[in-house]
Amino acid sequence: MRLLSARLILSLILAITLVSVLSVYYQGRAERRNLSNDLERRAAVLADSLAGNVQPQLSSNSTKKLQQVVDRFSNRERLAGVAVFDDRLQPIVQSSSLAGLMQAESPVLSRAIATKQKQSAFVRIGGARFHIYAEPLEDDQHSAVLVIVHDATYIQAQTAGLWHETFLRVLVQVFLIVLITVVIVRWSIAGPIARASQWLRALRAGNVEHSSATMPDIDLLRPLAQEMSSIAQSLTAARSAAEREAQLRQAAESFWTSERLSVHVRSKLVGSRLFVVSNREPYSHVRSGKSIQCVVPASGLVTALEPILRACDGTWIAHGSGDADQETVDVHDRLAVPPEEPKYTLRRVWLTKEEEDGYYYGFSNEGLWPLCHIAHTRPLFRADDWEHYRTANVKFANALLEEMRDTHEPVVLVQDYHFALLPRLIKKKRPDARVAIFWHIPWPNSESFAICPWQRELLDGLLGADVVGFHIQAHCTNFLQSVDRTLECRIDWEHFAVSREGHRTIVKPFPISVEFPENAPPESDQGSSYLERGALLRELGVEARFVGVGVDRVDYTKGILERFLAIERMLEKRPTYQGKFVFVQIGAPSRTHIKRYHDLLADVEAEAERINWRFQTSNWKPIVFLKRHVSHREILRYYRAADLCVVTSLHDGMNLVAKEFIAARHDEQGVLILSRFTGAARELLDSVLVNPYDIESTADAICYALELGAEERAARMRRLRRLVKENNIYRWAGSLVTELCEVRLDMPQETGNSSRAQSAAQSHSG
Ligand code: ADQ
Repeated sequence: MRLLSARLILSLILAITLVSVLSVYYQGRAERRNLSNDLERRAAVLADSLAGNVQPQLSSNSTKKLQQVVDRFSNRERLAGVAVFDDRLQPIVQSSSLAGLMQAESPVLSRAIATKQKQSAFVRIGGARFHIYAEPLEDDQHSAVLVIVHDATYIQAQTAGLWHETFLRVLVQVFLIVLITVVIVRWSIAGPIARASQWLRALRAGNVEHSSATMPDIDLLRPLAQEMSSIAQSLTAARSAAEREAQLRQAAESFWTSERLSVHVRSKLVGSRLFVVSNREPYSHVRSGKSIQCVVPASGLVTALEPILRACDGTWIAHGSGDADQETVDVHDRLAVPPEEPKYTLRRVWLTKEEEDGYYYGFSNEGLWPLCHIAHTRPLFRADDWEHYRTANVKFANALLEEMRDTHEPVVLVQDYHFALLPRLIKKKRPDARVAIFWHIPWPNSESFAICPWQRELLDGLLGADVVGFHIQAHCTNFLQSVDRTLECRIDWEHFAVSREGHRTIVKPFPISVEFPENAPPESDQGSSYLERGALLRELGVEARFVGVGVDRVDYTKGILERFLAIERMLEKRPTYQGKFVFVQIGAPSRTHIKRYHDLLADVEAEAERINWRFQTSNWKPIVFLKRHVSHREILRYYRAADLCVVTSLHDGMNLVAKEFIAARHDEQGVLILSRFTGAARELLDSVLVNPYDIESTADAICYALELGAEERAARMRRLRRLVKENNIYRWAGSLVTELCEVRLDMPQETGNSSRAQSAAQSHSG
């Protein structure tokens, strides 16, 4: 910094000096020219008037009178003297001051005599500068020359004075400019930079919070300030995440079970009750011929929440979507579930066909789903869909308010992106409720989210909650950045909290997981993976030595087509696996009312057929596509029989299949190939991580997984299992409920607003 200021100052001095010297040089030349011209003009005028007096005296040869004339004129200002010379250049008369000064042989005089014309020149005599003007005088008898000599040293003196004056001026200017520059640099650059580095140092040492209020104002260096803010933000987030992780590690001294969760949640609820709201119901009733069947839908959400509701009696409010749902509820639209062993209450909410279309298929799944997943499917935002989304949120809110009417300080867990508006609607009517919303899908970066026309309403609705949960820290950070960009609020980056209109919302990661059976399943259920495989392959009608498995809803975010291409490429690169490796893809058709999903299902089928047609033999084909929903028990058989499980999501909040596969491998065998774009990839580092867009390397990863040594395979699986066991679904639920129950409902109101967020909000609304 000091070097920079020194260079800046030196450059300024040089520039000012150069400009001043040049301008004075030209000014000096002009001044000298003007003074010289003026002197010449004055000499000519004097010579003309003198000639009139000298000529008669010369004609009358009156040297005495001539001398008198010369003497009379000689004491003019700056006149050195006057003389008259004859044509042989001998002085006839001359002022006494010229004695010994004038040299007759001066070329000016010779030229005037020779040419008979007036001559003038500046000459240097004895170190001084003189101007000589010579005017020829003629009559019949005489030929002479009148000489006027001026002292010209004053011209030089005046020019020197100019230089002197300039030098002083430059000196003063340089001093002032240097002074001003130093003040400006200190005040607007060095000062803020020093403050910024002091702030960063304090932040690094953990002595200050990162917020727009504590951040030093370095307005002049705005781009730097922005970068600094995001680095600081990441630093704060990373530190808090690490602290939180450390706390979790400390708290992980014991294994979470359904019983422990049950006791824990009951102790946290202290007499209150738990309510869950989700779009999808855990049990739906569908007509099958004349009978009614109870179905458990394929969903990560149900997999995750069922154990919590089982563990602590509560009420689950969900959309009644089954065609026999209305027939199986009581007058209050309630039923006790699970049907075979009732443990909690399911309250169904009814939606009209148009509402379901707009709210579920439209806004939720054609708008928010692609908006939040960076999988290159364009979100569609229709005003009608948005209206239905709002109406549906109000309907669910009313049902929930009804259910919790008699409960004091109820605890509410809202699930997923279908209900962004619900937290605000609930808290408005029941400020005594503790409300958390868990967002099961990713939250995109703030630029991507900003394309949503109703971003403000969504964020406002979500911030009604006391706790907003995501799977991973990156989604929390993205969410906070969206809030920061869009709404007027105060963000506490250290505690991941947003304060707005007197309400505080905590934003935290709660990585979801699966149930982890503590003990190996009974022998009858287990079978050896080798025997299981043989049985399964026989059922599928194929023979193979190696088995891979994929289990997904058929969704464009799951990367099923990319997975098939990788398998095809693997068979091309390693033909030895032809006839030996079979990949079983269990794909539950999903959201098929939406054209994109309908087309994808057809594409997945066609792609499997194309690849099979290319390689298949009479008793083998590379891909077995089971296009259906399969019971969890059956999925487990595939998990246990497979050499590898392939998860190639293009983007996924968490991905439970990865964790289910690990939880199923009591034999500590099997390799998980996992997309690095899943939330699970942040935890499951012992899987083989892949970029599913990179077909070549995914193909290589499949070979690598198949050829991994038994010991390494087991070591990896052991570590993965330890992780999933520790961080199981009960821990997820326990942490979420704990966080929510610790929220202080009587929190003092915060009213301060971040000016940065305010200006962002203004620019956005503009
Ligand atoms: P999903 O997108 O539904 O969940 P995922 O986490 O993989 O994705 O869960 C799918 C669940 O459905 C798994 O339990 C799986 O066993 C089951 N399933 C898949 N196909 C099936 C089939 N054909 N038959 C039967 N069951 C099937 C969302 C987010 C995820 C997040 C979960 C939980 O998109 O990122 O992990 O919620 O939060």
